[in-house]
Amino acid sequence: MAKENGNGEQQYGADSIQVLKGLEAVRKRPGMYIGSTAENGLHHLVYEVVDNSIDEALAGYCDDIRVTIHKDNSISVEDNGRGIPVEMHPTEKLPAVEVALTVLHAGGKFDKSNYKVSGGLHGVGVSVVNALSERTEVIVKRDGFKWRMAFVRGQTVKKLEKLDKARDTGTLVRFKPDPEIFSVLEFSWSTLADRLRQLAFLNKSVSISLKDDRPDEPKNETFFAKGGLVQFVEWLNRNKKPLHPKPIAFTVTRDEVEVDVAIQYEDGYNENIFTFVNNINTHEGGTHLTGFRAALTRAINEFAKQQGSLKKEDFTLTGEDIREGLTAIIHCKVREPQFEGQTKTKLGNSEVEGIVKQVVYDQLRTFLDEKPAVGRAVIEKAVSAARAREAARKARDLVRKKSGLEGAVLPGKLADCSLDDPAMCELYLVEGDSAGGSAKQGRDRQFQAILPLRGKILNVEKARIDKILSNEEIRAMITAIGAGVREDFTLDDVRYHKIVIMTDADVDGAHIRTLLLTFFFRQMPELIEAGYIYIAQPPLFRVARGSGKKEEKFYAYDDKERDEYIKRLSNGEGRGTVAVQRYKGLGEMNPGQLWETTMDPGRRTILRVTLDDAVEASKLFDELMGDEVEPRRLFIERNAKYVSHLDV
Ligand code: 0RA
Repeated sequence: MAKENGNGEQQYGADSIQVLKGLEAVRKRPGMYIGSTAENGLHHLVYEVVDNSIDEALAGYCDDIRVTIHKDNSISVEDNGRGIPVEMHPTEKLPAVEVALTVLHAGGKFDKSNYKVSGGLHGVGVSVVNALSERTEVIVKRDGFKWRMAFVRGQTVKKLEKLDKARDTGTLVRFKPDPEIFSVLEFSWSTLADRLRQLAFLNKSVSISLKDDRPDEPKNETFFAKGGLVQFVEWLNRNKKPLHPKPIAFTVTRDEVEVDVAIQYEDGYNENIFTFVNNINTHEGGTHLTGFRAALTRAINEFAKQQGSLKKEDFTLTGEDIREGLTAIIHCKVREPQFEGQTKTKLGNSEVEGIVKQVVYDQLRTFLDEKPAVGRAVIEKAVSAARAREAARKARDLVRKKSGLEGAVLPGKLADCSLDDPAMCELYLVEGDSAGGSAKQGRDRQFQAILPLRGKILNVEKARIDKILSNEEIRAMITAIGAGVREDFTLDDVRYHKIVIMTDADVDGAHIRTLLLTFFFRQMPELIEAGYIYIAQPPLFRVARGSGKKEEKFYAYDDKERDEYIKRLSNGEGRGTVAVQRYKGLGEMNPGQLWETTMDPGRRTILRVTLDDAVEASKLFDELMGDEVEPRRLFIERNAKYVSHLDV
């Protein structure tokens, strides 16, 4: 490695040049290794290190992993595994631990016998984390001693040293992400907690804890699930009413693929299937999901036929009917997974489809034979979903945009704009008739349309599609947007390329905003993907001094800004006292004020909603469903959070 000569210059040997090339490649194109250098990439560093500990747990040597967010935003990951080997590596002529931390793709080199089923999305190894960190420290307990070494931006700065005696074994990796690489350096508790909780459910009997040392009062949570996926499904359904008390669950290995599944129906109307391969969340699905769906549809339809349940009905149950209210986790372990798709989270291995299909079908048939009452409850629900599907088709015809000269009949409450190029047009969805009135007067009618929404719109997470489509506020939105809904939705028909949600800056406003986001997420996700949905940012305060022509005024969007303006005006020359008005709702602003603060493209701030925000909104919903007070408090807390994550 790098040695210093007398002049303070560094000298490199042949092997260290190899290492430097690897480091350089990672630092030059970090995105290739960790996806991005923003929030996701930053958190990926943690997952990468934790995955190594999970591998050690899967090999049967580790059952405790502790993650700490330190005050300086460095992270440490400590486990009680065997410890990274410290002996000389036979070919690299460096301690094995140094090879693991500095040589690209050195991850699984030592121990080929236990195949690696973990590994992050990119599965790139700790050397990448090291290369992208300002500083890394590794402490190993192994062979009766404690060992330590340190690195700066991936390069060894402290060679392996032997410290005190140690009886137990384990590894601690502490790293501080490099500000030269990352645009965001602050770790998010909830992002890390969500992933670690997930890992604990996926790897039963491994205890994973997360500690946050940044606040004055440190936060600490331990995730541990002896019941594995069963507990995962129960947790997902914690605020719902299950149709059967115990999840259906099985783990079967067939042709070297392990298939681990847990299923529980609840009385809602959505489908929530989460799939994983080797601990990786396969967001885009793939062959395991396809196999699972086919098996479920076949098993339930055959059982229904056998029970004579469909005699009176002249339709068959579709997959969609059968998945209404379904919560399921599918976790497959595959030796050589192929990941495809835009985000490389879609399983491509074709052999897995047949394996999962056979396993799930066999297991479900056995289960249904043993517990026919559960089967009958599922069929009853699927049959009513099928009836609703029929009713929804009829309702959808009513809101479907008519083609050609006929045109769609626009809702009466809509104040449309005069331009008709969708790329230029904006639709404001405004909470309440009074704010709607101000918005209509204050807008630029050339390109801004206003649709006032009365009160709370329907909770779409709690209603079935036919009911959703018969709700007046929702129909008004669908016809105004003009592009249909769900499978009939056509992005090219959208009448406005900016759809701006404008609600009061209070809890009710946040609630309505969440409802609307959930609606778009469930019924028109393409709108969010296209980046057409925005959130308006009305000011919270008006700070003014003087009156009439001499009045000096500022609008403030938070407490800090308000205080700054108060200070500025108090120190100024003007006469009179500083007046602070707090806007409790949009309705308190006159049309002119609404225009200059919230609607004028030259002065307003609007936040573009991302798909992640919408997923977050729909999660918030689940939390609100229960009768408890805690979810409501959490809602307020998290709502404040997710809005700050939006892109301007
Ligand atoms: C290679 C071989 C062995 C353990 C590990 C790597 C290992 C790596 C990490 C990374 C974080 N925690 C870890 N724990 C273990 C096994 C060597 C042996 O046979 O004892």
